[in-house]
Amino acid sequence: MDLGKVVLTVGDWSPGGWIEHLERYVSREDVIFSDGVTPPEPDICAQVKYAVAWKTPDGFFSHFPNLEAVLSTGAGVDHLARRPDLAPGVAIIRVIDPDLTGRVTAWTVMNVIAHHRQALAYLDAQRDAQWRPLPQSSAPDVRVGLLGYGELGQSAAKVLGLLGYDLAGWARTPKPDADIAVFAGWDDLDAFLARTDILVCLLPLTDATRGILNSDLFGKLAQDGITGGPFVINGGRGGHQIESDLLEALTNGTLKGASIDVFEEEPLPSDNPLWRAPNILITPHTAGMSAPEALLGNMVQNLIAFASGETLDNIVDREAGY
Ligand code: NDP
Ligand code: OXD
Repeated sequence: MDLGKVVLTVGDWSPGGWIEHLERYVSREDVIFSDGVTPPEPDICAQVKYAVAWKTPDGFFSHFPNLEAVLSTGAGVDHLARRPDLAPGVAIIRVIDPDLTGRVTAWTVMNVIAHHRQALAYLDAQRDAQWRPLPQSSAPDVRVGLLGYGELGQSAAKVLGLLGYDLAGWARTPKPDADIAVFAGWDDLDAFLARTDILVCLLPLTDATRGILNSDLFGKLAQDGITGGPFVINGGRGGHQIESDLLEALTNGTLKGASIDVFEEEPLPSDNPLWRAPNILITPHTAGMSAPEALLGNMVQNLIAFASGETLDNIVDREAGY
């Protein structure tokens, strides 16, 4: 199917691979690359019905009067969901892709195991050339809580479940058919936190979830677990955590450790005290670093399905924000 002209804009990511791989599916003259700041000529803009986009400055999409759908190059759509320059009728399609899901799953499992098995303490001991055995608990004794039980939360649960961790999830809507206990909605949150030793945030950033990782929540995590205190792992968005609360909780021992991939300001400035907080593992928003060659085939199929009038299950609910 001929999609016509497709505008491609990838924020501060390197565009090379995206252009090269999109040209495998859309003819070269129809791939309209923009840096997201300077729009293409108005007559070209008028021909564009579809955009493949990562973060672009506000107002960019208003240059495309006939836009029908925007495909986010990332699973997170917080950069699109609330934009006034996207008319309500423009569909936002998020990427659900096995490569991306696999990458975030690997990052999540790595961090759960790193804290459960005290990898940071062993790194410290190694730096001091110290043979320092620590008590080791087994996975079924560790309660992992998945804050967000969607595509990524469920995938992480599958692998963590194989390792034997005691799992529960938290979602907006009940999941009666899930293989693990899934708590739903704000009324269930405290009970979910009270049974959680290692909390993994894989939520989308919305008006409802912004700032959810705060002092109040940290204080409600289990303090009686085999891990000797709770851990927080955030692979969602930086806007989920109140950084000063996180720093305080790590410093005063409310939290025993953390792994953080996402920050309100990225790159994280070198003078941010979180770099030097106790028992924290920081990764530079690479949990699900998307590879264009892996994602684009799937994304273009989504666009074709959308253009053919098929119902997609990854259309963003603009009201809910994800
Ligand atoms: P999904 O939409 O598949 O899942 C989101 C989950 O969060 C669902 O279970 C949903 O509940 C739940 N949720 C949303 N809002 C609320 C709320 N108000 N209260 C309780 N639960 C809520 O998203 P994905 O799993 O695909 O991705 C999650 C996020 O991970 C992305 O939005 C993105 O921000 C982040 N991400 C980060 C990456 C990285 O590199 N660090 C890479 C990829 C994604 P319900 O099931 O009821 O709808
Ligand atoms: C994503 C991301 O949302 O990379 O896919 O953060």
